[in-house]
Amino acid sequence: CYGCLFTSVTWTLLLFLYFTLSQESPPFKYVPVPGGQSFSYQRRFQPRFTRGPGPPPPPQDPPREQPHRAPVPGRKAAADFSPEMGMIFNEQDQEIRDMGYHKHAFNVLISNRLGYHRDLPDTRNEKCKEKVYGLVLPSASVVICFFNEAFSALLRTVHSVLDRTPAYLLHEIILVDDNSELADLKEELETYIRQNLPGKVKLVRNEKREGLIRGRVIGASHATGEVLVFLDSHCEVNEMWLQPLLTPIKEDRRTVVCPVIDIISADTLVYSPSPIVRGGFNWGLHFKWDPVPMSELNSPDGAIAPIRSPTMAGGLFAMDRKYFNDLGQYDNGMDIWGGENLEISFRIWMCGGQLLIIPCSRVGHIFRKRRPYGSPGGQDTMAHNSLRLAHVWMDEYKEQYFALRPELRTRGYGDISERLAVRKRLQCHSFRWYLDNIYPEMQVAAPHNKPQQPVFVNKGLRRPKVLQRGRLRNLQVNKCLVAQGRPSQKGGVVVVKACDLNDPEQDWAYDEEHELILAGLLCLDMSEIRSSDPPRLMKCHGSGGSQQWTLGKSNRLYQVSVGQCLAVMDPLSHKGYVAMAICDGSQPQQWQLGD
Ligand code: LR7
Ligand code: MN
Repeated sequence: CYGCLFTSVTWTLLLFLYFTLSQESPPFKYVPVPGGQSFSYQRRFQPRFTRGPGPPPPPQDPPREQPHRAPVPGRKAAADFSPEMGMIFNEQDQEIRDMGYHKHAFNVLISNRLGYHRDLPDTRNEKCKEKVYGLVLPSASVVICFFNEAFSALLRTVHSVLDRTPAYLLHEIILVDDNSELADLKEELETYIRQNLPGKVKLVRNEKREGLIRGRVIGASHATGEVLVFLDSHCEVNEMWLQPLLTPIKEDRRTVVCPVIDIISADTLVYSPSPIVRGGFNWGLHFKWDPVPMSELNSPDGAIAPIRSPTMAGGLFAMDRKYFNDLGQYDNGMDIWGGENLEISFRIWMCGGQLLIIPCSRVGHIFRKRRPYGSPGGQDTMAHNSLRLAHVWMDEYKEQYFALRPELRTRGYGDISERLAVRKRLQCHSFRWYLDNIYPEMQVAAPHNKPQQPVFVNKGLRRPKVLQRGRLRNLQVNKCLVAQGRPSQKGGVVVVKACDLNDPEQDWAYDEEHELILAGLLCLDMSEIRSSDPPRLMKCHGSGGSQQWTLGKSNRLYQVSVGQCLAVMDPLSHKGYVAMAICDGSQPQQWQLGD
């Protein structure tokens, strides 16, 4: 029937245009939602020509008043980004950087300077860009739980969603504050939302710390969109991230999907692509990434087809809201952090659903080296939560876990009857079925065998290419940087002393990873926590940050994660001490590499 086809196409187009246009020039009416601890401001859509004298549309990027935070700059282009974005100019910068690492375990100075909007490199496979997604897709409620998140990281997460999601697909963003303690997440956050994000952004405050698992269930209970999308509070969504997630859910509502999680460096905030891998786990019940088996890759779509994944990392996924509820949400006996990702993964597969990674959807996440918070009572919530999931889902295979963690065999784990009832109600498969059908790669050790050796990722013998080598000469004192003791001594400090062209212990290599390696042995390294400590020689770790230096402009030697330059301390002293200092282009900060 051509007529109906025409009518429905026209309607779709009209609706699409209406929603798109009303997003661009929003007439606002603020409607506080009554009841509960949540508040929200809803935007009422009105035809453009009837816009009354009401409040003016909020400015896109209002300047922040706090002196400690840079005014929100315009959007940063991906190409504008430089590793020197963390440069420290004064004590205030230093304080923001150091406190930021302490409280958040990433470089908050750079995060603040980036502001709330920036361009990202489009990390998708070229073939993704040719893919066309239907216009009629379920609407999404994005749920973001946070506890003591850095203000700028949280707001960049929210704005990235608003900036890169078609308005008609974004039903709402629900922020769940898990009883954070930081001052700026209180009044200031509410004011920011009220003034700049009215309409779609709702804030729910937990009266006590619940942890991310109950936090998400609370967020989901406030949601009214068709699909729930969970994100961590330090993410940035990339181009066309949502449509590829919604499409498979629309086709089959028992499909749960994850984007590819790109890497945002904790030290530089640089956004880089992740390889396509899938989720697994080990018998210690830790999540791990696995290569994608060939058998999963040989579809006609090759590199961009959805990939079945035995588990998910946990933080970033989309799921039909009704299905989330039918499937038993989460185990609300799980506290704070850990284990819920394996629990929901097992539950999805064992109870009739499927879990896919969607290579054409990309979302970045700040990967930190440590978790900057604990649980309120200091408990090991990962062990508690893992015990619960082992007892509910793993049948006889929980013995594999206990073989590695014998001390947990007799540990209490609370009441799991409600979870066992979920398993029964949904008539789920056995854990054996899951292993056989979904994760056949998993090795099962005989109960009396030695515990499995952990498998280390073999990075191969490839060393990064050396770009420059020779002595590292300070131009002020005309001396060279060397180890104070032996160049092989880990943790040893460096000093300047008389240059000797024939001394192999004065030989520095500067490679494409921006490492400085002395005598082919150790890397010049800065403590990220105590930037007042002098640089030292440490084993090369190959992940940038504390060992990332830039050598270039005006002969300065700039340390990326510290934001300062290497300087000779007291040029007249024969001790030759060096330290990090605010980059000022002065003579004691001038270095030349080469012979
Ligand atoms: O008590 C808390 N209350 C919270 O609201 C503790 C945390 N949170 C919030 C927190 O602010 C953050 O937004 O919950 C979110 C996740 O906490 P993170 O960022 O500390 O967790 P993570 O990224 O270290 O850990 C991963 O595993 C967790 C297991 O419980 C969760 O599933 C996280 O969501 C998950 N993150 C990801 O999957 C992102 C990719 C990481 C990988 C691999
Ligand atoms: Mn996280």
